[in-house]
Amino acid sequence: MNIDRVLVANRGEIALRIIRSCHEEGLEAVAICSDADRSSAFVRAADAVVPIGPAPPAQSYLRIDRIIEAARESGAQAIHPGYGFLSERAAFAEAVEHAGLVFVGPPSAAIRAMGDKTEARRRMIAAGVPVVPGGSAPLENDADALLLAGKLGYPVMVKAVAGGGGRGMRVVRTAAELPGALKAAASEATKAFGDAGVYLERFIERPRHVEFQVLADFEKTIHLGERECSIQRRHQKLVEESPSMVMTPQLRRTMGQAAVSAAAAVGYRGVGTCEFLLAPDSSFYFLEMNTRIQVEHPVTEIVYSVDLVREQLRIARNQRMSITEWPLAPRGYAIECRITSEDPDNGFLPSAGRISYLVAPGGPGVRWDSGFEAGDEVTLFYDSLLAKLIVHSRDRDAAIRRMQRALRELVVVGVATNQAFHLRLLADPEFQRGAIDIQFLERRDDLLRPPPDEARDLRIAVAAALAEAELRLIRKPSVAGQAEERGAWATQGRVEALR
Ligand code: MV4
Repeated sequence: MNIDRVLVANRGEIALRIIRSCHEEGLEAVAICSDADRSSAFVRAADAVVPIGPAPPAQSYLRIDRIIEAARESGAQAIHPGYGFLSERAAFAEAVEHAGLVFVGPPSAAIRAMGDKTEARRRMIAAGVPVVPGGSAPLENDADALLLAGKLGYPVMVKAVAGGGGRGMRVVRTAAELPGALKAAASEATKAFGDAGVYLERFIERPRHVEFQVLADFEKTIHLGERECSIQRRHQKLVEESPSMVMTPQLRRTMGQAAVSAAAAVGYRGVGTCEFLLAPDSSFYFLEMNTRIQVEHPVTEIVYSVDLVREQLRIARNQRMSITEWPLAPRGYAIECRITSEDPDNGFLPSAGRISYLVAPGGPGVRWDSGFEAGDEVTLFYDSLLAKLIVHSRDRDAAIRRMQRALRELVVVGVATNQAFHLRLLADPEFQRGAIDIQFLERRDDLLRPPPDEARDLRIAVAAALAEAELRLIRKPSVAGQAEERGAWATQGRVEALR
């Protein structure tokens, strides 16, 4: 089918990111938006917008019927789901396919195969991809579970068949705890996924989370190296890097081949990510495949000089991926910090409010991906990602210093953010040595709390930036109307900053 218009079934920074690549590919982009997003940057960037309902996602960004109707009425031939929302719902991909539209993503059958974690394990084993020792069918009863756990050796992990992303999991250290854990996990899985199925794996201690970027067109399947994603808190990634500081060319070839085999085993097309646990002894295990573009895709884009959304659009149009020379080697080092509207002084609870003032970092080697602007309201209806700050430099040390510099340039007034947490992390000797694993932030919860004198220093920086900005606005009467409005926000922000 000829595609000249793409509906973007998402919001915020990823909607804006997709719209930009559409435009560079000569495609028109149609936004959908909830009532809360009518004045957002992504809506203005689009060539057309279809309002689809009230702010709560269940009444807007999750409405399959309305979204397909919006594509029809706006003349879009394809739908890009972004990440989150409907991006990994096989039923959505299927509905799009059935409506005669193109889903910018993998075939619904590939989403379905990877969505069932025991099915995925069976396919991976058949394809020769290493998985964690464990069971590959849902458990029938406690006796079977106890027998299997005894064979695997404790600790074991109970996981939901329909799980992923860390929901519905339990670590079990003794046989006595197993029946209770099975019951709890099954009940949690029923509530979260409507599927009580659970299975067992040996629990891998202190691994890193290393994931591989995969691309597949009608001709070939390749990988674009790895991302190190071990810095996470409660399954929310906070910092991602590419390449991983522990990767060697040999290990990259081996893990990359496993990732390519994993994708091929489910008939994958488009871009996707294979998640692995990488143990301290360099053994690795396939965990799951994310069948969507990911939040952290920019670090890969930078070190491999590729636009992954552009590749998605090409593959959806039945064109070849633009990568012709392969394998590629990463160039330099990229780090992404997720700037979230979460308050480190308040147990990382999401904070809401108006962004009264915003100075985004810039300069060489800095990328700022955000859907927010000064004046925007941050609501609790959507996830807390304010922006992704991404830097590139020649090596990891230089990238860390560049990220520190960029974070110090950042000024956000009006909502609390995790900016100070990132600065503490980047200054930490253990982090700087790369001595991290998925439990790093649990061990180092000191990094999650501000030292006594830190908050004031930040406020001083904020106040200084605001004073400067107000002066600049006063000196430029040509933009008087705008300046007046922005000046009002700035003044309000300054008062808050000095309080
Ligand atoms: C594991 C594991 C240890 N051993 N499986 C969490 C998310 C989901 N994708 C699978 N997860 C894990 N599976 C075995 N056999 C540890 C985790 C895990 C984790 C994995 C990746 C990134 C962060 C994590 C945080 C806690 C637990």
